[in-house]
Amino acid sequence: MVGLDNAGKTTILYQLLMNEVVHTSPTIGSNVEEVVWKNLHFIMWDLGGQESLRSAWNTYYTNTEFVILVIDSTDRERLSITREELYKMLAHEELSRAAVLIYANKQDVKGSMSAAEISRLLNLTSIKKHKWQIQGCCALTGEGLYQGLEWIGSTLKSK
Ligand SMILES: Nc1nc2c(ncn2[C@@H]2O[C@H](COP(=O)(O)OP(=O)(O)O)[C@@H](O)[C@H]2O)c(=O)[nH]1
Ligand SMILES: [Mg+2]
Repeated sequence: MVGLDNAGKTTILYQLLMNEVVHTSPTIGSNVEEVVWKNLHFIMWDLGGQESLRSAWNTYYTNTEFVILVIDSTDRERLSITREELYKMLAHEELSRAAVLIYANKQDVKGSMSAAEISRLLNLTSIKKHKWQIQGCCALTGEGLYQGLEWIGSTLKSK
């Protein structure tokens, strides 16, 4: 799970997994969080900044089936940074078979960008080599989060 700092990654994970999570110590820096739930390993990191850590992220790309990109839908200013990082990530050989779920988070905030608007600004329809889905959500209430996971489930079945 990736996204700029403040996007809502930690909130989403805790909303989804409640108290059943086991934390393991991050190996590469304080902007990385690793959470284990049942047989699922979630690695979360903040995109942007800390360029020096980028090379270490590649180790996590191997065997990654899904990337969840979390976007703060109120943050119009930094959406272009997210776009850049998204396309850089998709260009990685190790992620060539990965599918991408994008959470347009903070839909509860008045004036936030809609999922459709974010989709347009990120030019998602240009992505042909990866399965992708964008889902509006609110991490505080959990609204929309499970629809996103259902998409992941249905994508797994069709593999
Ligand atoms: N209004 C609103 N605030 C949110 C939502 N999701 C997260 N936040 C807030 O955004 C801030 C950053 O969230 P956090 O999960 O720490 O982001 P992270 O840096 O991506 O892990 C916190 O103050 C959260 O309470 C949401 O859906 N709506
Ligand atoms: Mg966090």
